[in-house]
Amino acid sequence: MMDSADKIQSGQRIVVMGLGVSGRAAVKFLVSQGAHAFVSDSRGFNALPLADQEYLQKNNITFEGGGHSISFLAQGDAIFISPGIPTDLPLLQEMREKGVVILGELALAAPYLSESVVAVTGTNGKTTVTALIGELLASSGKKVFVGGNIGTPILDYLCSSEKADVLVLELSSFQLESAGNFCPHIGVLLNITPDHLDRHGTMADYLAAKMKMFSHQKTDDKAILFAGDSGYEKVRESLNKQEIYCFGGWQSDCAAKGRSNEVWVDVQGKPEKFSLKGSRLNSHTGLLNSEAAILVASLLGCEKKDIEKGLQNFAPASHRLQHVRTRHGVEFYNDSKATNTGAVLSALESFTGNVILIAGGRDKGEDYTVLKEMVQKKVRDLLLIGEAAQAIETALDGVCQTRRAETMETAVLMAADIAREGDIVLLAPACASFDMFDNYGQRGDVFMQAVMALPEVTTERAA
Ligand code: UMA
Repeated sequence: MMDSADKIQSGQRIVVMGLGVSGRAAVKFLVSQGAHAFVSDSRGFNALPLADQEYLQKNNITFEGGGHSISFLAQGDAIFISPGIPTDLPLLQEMREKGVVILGELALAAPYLSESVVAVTGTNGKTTVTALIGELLASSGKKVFVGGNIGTPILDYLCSSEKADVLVLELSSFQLESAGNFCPHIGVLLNITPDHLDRHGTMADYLAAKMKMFSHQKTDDKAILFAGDSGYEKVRESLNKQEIYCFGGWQSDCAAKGRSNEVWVDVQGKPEKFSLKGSRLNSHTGLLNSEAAILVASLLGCEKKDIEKGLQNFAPASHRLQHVRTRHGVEFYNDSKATNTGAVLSALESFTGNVILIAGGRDKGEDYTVLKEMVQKKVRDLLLIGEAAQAIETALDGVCQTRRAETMETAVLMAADIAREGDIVLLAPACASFDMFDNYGQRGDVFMQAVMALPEVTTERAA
């Protein structure tokens, strides 16, 4: 019987559930290892992208479309699940009872990893910190693969001829739930605030999934924790094997600290000061993200001058507190990636006040009352869109002027209309986008297009 710690043996039969980005990479990896792959997807064959249809046919891969059945899954010695598939599906339970091992992408990759591995998880900031670590390491002359939830699966790296010194992986709670024996040399836990509760059910289960990043670490592995997180002490107490470093606090044992434009990092008695002046990390979250990333780079032996070069070169990905336009003294920001309340709190933290906030979308089971105090302090006008509009309005209980908009374009027009010089118009939805858009990226693009389409001079001002 196959174990999750084993490498794939030639001829082994593995069923891949879900043929998205991860499933596609898994099938190619399994075929490269001589395994016999089967694919099961909720879509029918004709709904698959043409390239996938051709690949399956060319490689004689048996396909089950329109859902997953026990009889199909039972053909496998093991089952690979894509991260979007809940691990507690009854048919997966049944397969486990039959002794079939369920592998996620990390579990499948783990026995093949000989490089240094840095893993980054947390509710918010994962993508930025992962990309920033990649930039700092590359600036220091290291060959780096940056992947995981950020976009490129680790299995694609394993299939390629590329050979990196360090793998920097953004990991979601979905990926960590089925991580098997995966063990990063450095694991970074940024923060834990409510998110994905529609999948995990409770905060305890969500945290438990994230903590799997640390469960196989040994004494010389490192855990990096955010000292400002409300669960920090508890998380720290639960770790007892690995070396622990913290950032984002002023405790004497914090290895990375920051204030305004500067970060201090002290690793093994070698204190260094880093400047963020002139970089695009110049915000409340930029400072925290930099602390975590510089800490990792320092632990991997990078030099100060190379790290500072990387900080200056770093360009954050789109839709993360992205400045879009200044119009009549009003600043427009796109934070479409703020898909949970924690991210909205963090975005609002970056401004002193006078914010016109555009929020709403598909509810993920969050308690919006946690926003109340910050919204009261910083937000003058709230424009609500999407399915969760009523839930947000009820939770915030009239702490600021609240209006509804049917579309993003209308919300932007309304915001432009009520904004005065010095105001901030911020899209930070606190929700998923799927009720109105394909994904958060499209939501952010629509917002930015609407902002850019606002005329330079309004008719009233022109008159
Ligand atoms: N499917 C089934 N059965 C199901 C559900 C889905 O067959 O019950 C099929 C769908 O038809 C589709 C495939 O599964 O063919 C989609 O698989 P998936 O949802 O696991 O997504 P992938 O395309 O494999 O992309 C995943 C991540 N998606 C999710 O975790 C939902 C991507 O993160 C990630 O970039 C990619 O792997 C590479 O690692 C996206 C994401 O939204 C950006 N992540 C969440 C987040 O950041 O909050 C966690």
